[in-house]
Amino acid sequence: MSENSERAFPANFLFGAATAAFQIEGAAFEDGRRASIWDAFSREPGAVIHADNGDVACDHYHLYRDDVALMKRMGLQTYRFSTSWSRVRPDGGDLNPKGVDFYSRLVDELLEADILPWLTLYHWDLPQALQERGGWTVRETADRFTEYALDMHDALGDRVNVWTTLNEPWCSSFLSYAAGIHAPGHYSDAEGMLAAHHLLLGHGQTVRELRARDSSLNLGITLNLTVADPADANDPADIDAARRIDGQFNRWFLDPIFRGAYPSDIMADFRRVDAAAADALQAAILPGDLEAISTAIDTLGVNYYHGELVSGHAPVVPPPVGEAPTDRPGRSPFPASDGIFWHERGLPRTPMNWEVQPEGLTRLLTRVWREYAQPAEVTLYVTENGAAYDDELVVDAGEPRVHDAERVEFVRDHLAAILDAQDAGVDVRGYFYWSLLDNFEWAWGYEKRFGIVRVDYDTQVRTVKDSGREYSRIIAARALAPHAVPAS
Ligand code: PNW
Repeated sequence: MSENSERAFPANFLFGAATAAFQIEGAAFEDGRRASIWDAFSREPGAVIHADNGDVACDHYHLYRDDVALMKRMGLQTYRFSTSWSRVRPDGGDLNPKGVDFYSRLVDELLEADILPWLTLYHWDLPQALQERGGWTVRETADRFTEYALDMHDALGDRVNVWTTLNEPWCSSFLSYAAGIHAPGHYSDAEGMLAAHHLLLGHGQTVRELRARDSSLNLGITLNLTVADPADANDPADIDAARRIDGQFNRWFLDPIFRGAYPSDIMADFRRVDAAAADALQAAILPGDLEAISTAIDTLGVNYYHGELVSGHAPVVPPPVGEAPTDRPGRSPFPASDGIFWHERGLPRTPMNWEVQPEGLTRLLTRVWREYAQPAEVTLYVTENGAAYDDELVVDAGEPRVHDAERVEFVRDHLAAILDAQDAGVDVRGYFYWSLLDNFEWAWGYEKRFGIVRVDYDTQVRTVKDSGREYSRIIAARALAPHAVPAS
């Protein structure tokens, strides 16, 4: 497509932005909410940079009306948010009516503003009480999750149609239980494998129950997916490195959901590096589990941030390795990544040290569409994509502004990548920028800002960044204009 013509989005394409409960709500111990694993983890020395926590965050719990009004002014058609299990069922068990009431008011406010609520049930904030009983390493947690989901449906099912079970189960299993980087901060491959299975089980049985209650619901899951490229496409060791990263990041979740089976090559790799962990995993997979996990869904959410360039050989020039945010040791979140090296290919990088690679999104969507979604009649949405930059607040003609030119380009380039995928026949129906607001960026605390809206954490004042202004213009035009419009 020529760079000089305007590129329009199809009429059914939805533009939105995403957040997650723990990252924005604050009010961590109000109205009956109790600790989640992130409240506990963020209080462990060295777990989160500057010892930041989610006690106040963006104070969205109190400011949600203003935030919805802001979304409306920005022209968002849909808003992807998550509900906090520890607000709704503070001990993992009994219902807290005040917690449910918050989400009921939020949904009403969104509907009033004509914004489609896109609800995610689990964005990593497991009640600490359930972690103390084993968290996602035990099967019981999957059952508790389904009960919590049904409570939410009791409360909101009359007004919310789109239900996402889990956000990025790779993060809440391997990054959390095997790599020590996310709550609960454990370092066990076996725990990572068990957690991934029980998360998927919780997803599958929840879809089954919700479907049985109401066949008109739009049900799905959001995965963080990547494009793993071999450093040398003709080198067998590099090709094998790419196979293993693709397998552990993408196929370990896509295959059970879409095909009812874990990928046998990765199962064999897990067994090779840790036979005891593989045995524990096999013992945890009970008859019927994969059938539940592969219950038909309507929507697959794809979260895409960056690709990987991997090799079986040590790089000549080492890439700028992403420093861990704190002194807490981290381990690889890939149990079977022995002998895999990440290489540098000269793409620009964000301050997260993540490569900016929009064409990877086109390739990812095309591959997921052809191999998984299309055969299963599942619709694709990009449910997260965004970048942290070192934004500066300036005063321009008396007005507070954030001239985040890099993020403006980032959004435009990734929207163009989606149009490229559509040109290749991929049915991708929406885009959610991550994130609406600067917020609590997990182990990075408040240091990394992903928002198209700046948050001043002292005053809670919101300032729409140039990227937010540009996004609004794109939404209003429902098209990408040929040249970057100078921000005004
Ligand atoms: C996602 N990784 O997290 C989450 O869904 C958001 O809550 C988060 O704020 C956003 O992306 C930006 O980080 C990820 O290490 C965290 O590959 C880490 C990774 C991927 C996604």
